[in-house]
Amino acid sequence: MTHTLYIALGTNLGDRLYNLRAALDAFAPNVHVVTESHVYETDPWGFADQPAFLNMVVRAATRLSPARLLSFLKKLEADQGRTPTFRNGPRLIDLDILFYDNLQLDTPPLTLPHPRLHERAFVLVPLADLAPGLIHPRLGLSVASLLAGVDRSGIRKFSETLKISPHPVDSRC
Ligand code: PH2
Ligand code: MG
Ligand code: MG
Repeated sequence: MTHTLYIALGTNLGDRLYNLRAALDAFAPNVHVVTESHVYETDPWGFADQPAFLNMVVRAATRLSPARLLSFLKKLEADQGRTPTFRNGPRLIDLDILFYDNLQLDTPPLTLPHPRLHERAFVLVPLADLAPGLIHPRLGLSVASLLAGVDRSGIRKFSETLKISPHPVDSRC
């Protein structure tokens, strides 16, 4: 059974474009990227005194369960060199699951959809590139209407695409 996912990527330390590219390249064979948003440079949210982020969102397919997907992404973050900081603090790479099919999940390690996605222009702007009509299963509102409710002034397009190598379809996903 293949599941449809939306994953948000964020980085504000080191070579930020490289960090995005390296994370997506490490997804195979567990997560197959289908479509990528543009890349945005975004003012830091939650804790202001840190470098600007690059953010993007991908639509992807996986056969992993939510719990295994979370462990996989946490391991990728660690393998890429992310070290613990503080809440909303600087990070080399952050990989957050936004949606997993229409699933609503409330477990200590994982809440789905991502519990703060509707407050964050740095997530909603790239998500709206891919899925403006997607309905948030808990809120019953489209991504476009959620985006209309947030301040997007700190979000600037950084590049049209990540220009990474094309993702070959992997039959294991
Ligand atoms: N991530 C955070 C906290 N603040 N701000 C921006 N602009 N982009 C992020 O990805 C981000 C943030 C916690 O994960
Ligand atoms: Mg995050
Ligand atoms: Mg995270």
